Amino acid sequence: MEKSIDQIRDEALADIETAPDSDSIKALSVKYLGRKGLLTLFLRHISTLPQEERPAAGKTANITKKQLEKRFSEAIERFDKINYSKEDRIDVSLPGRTAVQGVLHPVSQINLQICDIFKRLGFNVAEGPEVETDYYNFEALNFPKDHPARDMQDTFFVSDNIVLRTHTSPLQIRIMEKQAPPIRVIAPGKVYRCDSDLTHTPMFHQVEGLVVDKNISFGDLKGTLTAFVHQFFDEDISLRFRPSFFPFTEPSAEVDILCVICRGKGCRVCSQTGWLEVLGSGMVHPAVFENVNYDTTQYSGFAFGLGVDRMAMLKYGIDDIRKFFENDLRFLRQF
Ligand code: 2NM
Repeated sequence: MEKSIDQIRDEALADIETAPDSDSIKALSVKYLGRKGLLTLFLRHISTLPQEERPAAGKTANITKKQLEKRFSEAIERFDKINYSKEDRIDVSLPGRTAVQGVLHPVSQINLQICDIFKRLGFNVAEGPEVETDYYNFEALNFPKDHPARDMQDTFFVSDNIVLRTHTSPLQIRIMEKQAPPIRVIAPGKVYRCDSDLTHTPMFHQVEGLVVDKNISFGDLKGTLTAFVHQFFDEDISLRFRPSFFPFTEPSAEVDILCVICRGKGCRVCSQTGWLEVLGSGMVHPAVFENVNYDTTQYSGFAFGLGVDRMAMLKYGIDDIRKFFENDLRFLRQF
């Protein structure tokens, strides 16, 4: 036996220090403590020593064996811990995962734009119930009992007396019942009509406005709506006020803008007329004021209504309103 027990031990300890991983520690453990390991061979070699040297040599060898066994298992444990935390460790050099950020639905974006413009013009914003009584949806708004808008085909009836609101004007009535003039308010929200094609969905969005004060004239209506349209389309686009009819306004006017697609030449979008209808409006009918006990000799007012979804279609050049409600992300992500 050419090596002493001390030499074997020192070499083993040095090997453990420089081992790069737990597999090489395990290999070293075989090299020293395995069946043909250096220390094992040394232990066997003790029986060949002279009788008087055997006890001391045996004792030293056993102590060394225990010491090395302890060092090996400690070293393996240390590497296992490192390997474990390596799996948990974050590789900061990897490219990051992009956080998917949602955006508001295009109709919501347009709704906010419309409300913002009217807020800057001095309007308050009010919201109210989508399920209404016949009184607030029709009666108080001067709809005669036989008006076609009351027919089943236009209105979703919940019961004889309860409907899904067909416009947001019932809220204007509720506001006038509670509040004396002056009033400047808009009512955005969902409305429901039994209708479905390229330009109509059974649910759509409206913004209706109401102004009541002393000396409110048709000139105020024209000025307010012109300011709104110019701000919304971001240019001084041509407008026209065309006589129309609503039960709750007299006189009534439809507001058209020069077609944003063909600039008046006539195209598919404007049905060859060169104009696009964007708003309904009028001076509030005295019968409506009487229903909310406003003094018609002192006060006058104007009101208007517009379809938010339709405004979104015009602004973005979309020809099928149903695209807004199909929840196809390839469509919605464009806005
Ligand atoms: C429109 C067109 C014209 C309207 C009328 C009222 C109320 F409550 F004052 F009578 N609110 N909104 C109105 C007037 C709505 O939508 C096309």
